[in-house]
Amino acid sequence: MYNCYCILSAAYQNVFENLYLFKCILICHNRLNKYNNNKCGADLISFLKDLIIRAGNICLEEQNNITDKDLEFKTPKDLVTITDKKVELFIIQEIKTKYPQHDILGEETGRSGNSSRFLWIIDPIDGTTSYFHGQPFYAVSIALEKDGQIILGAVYAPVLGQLFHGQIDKGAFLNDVPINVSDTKHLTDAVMGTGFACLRSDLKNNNLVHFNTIVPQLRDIRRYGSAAIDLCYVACGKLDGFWEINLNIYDIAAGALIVQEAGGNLSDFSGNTDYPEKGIVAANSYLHPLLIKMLK
Ligand code: 2AM
Ligand code: CA
Repeated sequence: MYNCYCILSAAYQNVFENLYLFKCILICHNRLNKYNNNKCGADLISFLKDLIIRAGNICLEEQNNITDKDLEFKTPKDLVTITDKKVELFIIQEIKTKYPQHDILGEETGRSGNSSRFLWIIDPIDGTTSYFHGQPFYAVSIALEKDGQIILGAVYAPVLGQLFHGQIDKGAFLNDVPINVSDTKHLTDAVMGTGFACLRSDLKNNNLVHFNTIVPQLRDIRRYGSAAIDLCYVACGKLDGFWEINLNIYDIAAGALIVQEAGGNLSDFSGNTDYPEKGIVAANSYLHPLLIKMLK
């Protein structure tokens, strides 16, 4: 009888252990599924990082040899070099080889495809004027949108050796080290960035009025000439805030995710989400409302 009891209780224990094991496997399976459906796999992130570094290396190799004959004008003030085009074609080729079904939007070549849930948004050189003039503040910017939401973004400034990347709900990184926006609370302690895409587009409603209002209240202002770098610098606290008007989606797509993942606030000039169409403002949560108040 005792033996019988022992066998039965061992059997029960076995069943419970197996059930417990089964439950653990199910939880892991569900978590993995959620990760794979919603987030970006490690494969996608390493593909993007490797791609953007190779693209940045092309920029580096060619920057010192660029001359006037390598230059075209989209408008009299809006430059494009042969390297912008070469780098964009290189990035597109690599994406098409790895993800042939995905749609692509590039600054220089426009949109190809309109049927995928995935859209790659490419700015081959953000800061082309700096690039042409032999300066360091330019970057390659690549973002990946899924179902209309940016889920992954990278910005690589090759002269500076700075690779920023951000992944939705997973944080933002500079050279693989996690980054956060600054905790500066007062305008007098803040260094901010802005830009003048509006001037190059000859807009009458330009940023000079805002510039004159805001700059005297700050510790100082920086104008790097690349919205992608400006946003990433807010993300890592090198800048406390940034605003600009007349930008395009490819200038800001990757940087927008990076600054949000670093804990920054991002909006248009009214505090809503119509950026970049109605202006773009990025800052920490203390300074963002102060900037909006001045820009409204
Ligand atoms: P680009 O270098 O890729 O052209 C700097 O103010 C930002 O404005 C950069 O991101 C730059 O991107 C963008 N920019 C430059 N000229 C522009 C123009 N004429 N219209 C809109 N954006 C412009
Ligand atoms: Ca750009």
